[in-house]
Amino acid sequence: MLQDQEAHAAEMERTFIAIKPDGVQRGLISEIVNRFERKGYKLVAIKLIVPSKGFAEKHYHDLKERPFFNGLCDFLSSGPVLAMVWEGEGVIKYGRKLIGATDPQKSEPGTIRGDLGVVVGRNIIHGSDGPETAKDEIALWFEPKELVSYTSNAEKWVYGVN
Ligand code: IDP
Ligand code: MG
Repeated sequence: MLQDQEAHAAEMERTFIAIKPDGVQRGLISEIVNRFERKGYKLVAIKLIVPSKGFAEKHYHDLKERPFFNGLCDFLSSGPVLAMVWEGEGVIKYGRKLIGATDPQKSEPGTIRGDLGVVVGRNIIHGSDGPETAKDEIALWFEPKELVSYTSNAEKWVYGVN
């Protein structure tokens, strides 16, 4: 049993997920949070903030050479963003699956962008694309004390560990 618990703990990951201003304005917060929650992932941080343009530029620094960079940063800083950290086994990769392809016209039905978005410039949601990015993005958006460590009652049922 102890071994199971240790193996489970070792597999735990955290990812940064943000509902962009279009998702917030369209009233999609509960719909999106629901998809992560019912999957079995655990919410460990959440806040509604309007990022500055400079902050948006930091968040998207990898894309600064792209032609849409300026418009993207204007958009991200144009209104409230719901910033979250979700925890679970494989949540970084599977979170991206729940989100769907970058362009909603190429996202599968059943994914967040596939079901709820139409164009790439308004694709509703952001999710970290790998373990390093997740670490950096969580550190950019949250203070360590804002991350809440707790045992969820559902965990033993989601993972089958005691
Ligand atoms: P991702 O959000 O699926 O990880 P990235 O390639 O990292 O996709 O791009 C970040 C964000 O930049 C996208 O979510 C989207 O909002 C925006 N974006 C990406 N490609 C384009 C484009 O061709 N035109 C306009 N916006 C784009
Ligand atoms: Mg990306």
